[in-house]
Amino acid sequence: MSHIKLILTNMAFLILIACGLPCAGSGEIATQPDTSTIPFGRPGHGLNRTVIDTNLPGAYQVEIADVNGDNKLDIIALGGGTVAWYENPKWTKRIVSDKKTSPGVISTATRDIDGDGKAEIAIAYEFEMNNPKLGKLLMARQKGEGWVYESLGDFPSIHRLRWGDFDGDGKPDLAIAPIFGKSATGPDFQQEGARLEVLFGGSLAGRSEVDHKLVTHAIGVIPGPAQNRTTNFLSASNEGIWQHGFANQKWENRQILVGAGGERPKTGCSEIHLGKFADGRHFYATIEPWHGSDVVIQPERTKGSPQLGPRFVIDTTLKEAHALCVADIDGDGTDEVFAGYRGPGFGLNAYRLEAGTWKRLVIDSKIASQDLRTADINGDGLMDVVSVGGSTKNVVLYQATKK
Ligand SMILES: [Ca+2]
Ligand SMILES: [Ca+2]
Ligand SMILES: [Ca+2]
Ligand SMILES: [Ca+2]
Repeated sequence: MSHIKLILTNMAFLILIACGLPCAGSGEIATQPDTSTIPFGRPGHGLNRTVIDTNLPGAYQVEIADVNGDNKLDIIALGGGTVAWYENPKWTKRIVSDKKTSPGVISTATRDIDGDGKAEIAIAYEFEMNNPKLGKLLMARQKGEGWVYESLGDFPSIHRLRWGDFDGDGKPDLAIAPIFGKSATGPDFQQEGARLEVLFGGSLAGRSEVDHKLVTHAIGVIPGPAQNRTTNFLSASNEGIWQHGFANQKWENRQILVGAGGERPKTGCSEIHLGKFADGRHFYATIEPWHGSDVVIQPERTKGSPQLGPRFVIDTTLKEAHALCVADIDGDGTDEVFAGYRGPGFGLNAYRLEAGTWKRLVIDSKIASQDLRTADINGDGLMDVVSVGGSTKNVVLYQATKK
């Protein structure tokens, strides 16, 4: 009996391999969602956890964007040289680029830049922490069922990419943040700051230098001044949080906050997001210091004021924190804060403001979270969250639910 079972199991395994090979060759792999619901937020609200990939080794970054132009938001994730996208609603996995095309991939930024309904994906790759002279950028475009690639050349130490519209002309611009200057060396990487730049229109012809900042770990795009319909971006570095805005044909760079003190390179900020309270005030949420342990909130003193109020350190226990986002998952007007860490005892926490205190909840202890992103994936008005785990090789969607 057990012998027959073994043969059947082996046959099933062979059938899986047999169909797996052509599927992998065409870049399409079916996923098996497993789901559970975590109560979180206002009473009756929660997060529905769905594992959409269990096999993306070194999963490092995730995005949410409509890749195929059907008006449904898809998920894009990368790790171990591979960039993959997962098609909403079944999260069918397809490969955008592999180890041959994008070895050492570190960041992507997905946007339909030519307006044909199909997204282009800017891909930063050849990243090596201890060799900041390396780093390349390419643009992947959809052609038929596959992708074609255009090299945009060398960008030493390239580490983060984001689309915005920094000059307000309605065309997407690509913000590029290396982590170090190319002559920087460990262990402190203080010799040369990262060269922040923007490609206006997403092309080399629009290349524009923004600023230099020591050990720049993350950038985030935020709305610019309401009257000129631009975006600005924030950078998180050893030098704290800076805001970068393009006005009157030049870049204006302004420090927002200093971040953690201490000895370089363990100072300043590692991740940055701009959140909001129900009363209309914004807050800056940061991970501090570089690859640090702390989640910190600094609110505006009053709505729209450049003056910040007291600094709230809401958690100090994370090990190698590497992921952050803010998302109003229960629709009460105040953003919840999500922070993920990849060090020993890895996981994903969320923090919700309740009676003036940020209450912590462990959302997931099965993800060595390296990145987080948020969008309203199903269009129900509640923000949903997605994360990727490196050593856990997973891509997980946390969809906001309401009873
Ligand atoms: Ca789609
Ligand atoms: Ca396009
Ligand atoms: Ca909320
Ligand atoms: Ca939603």
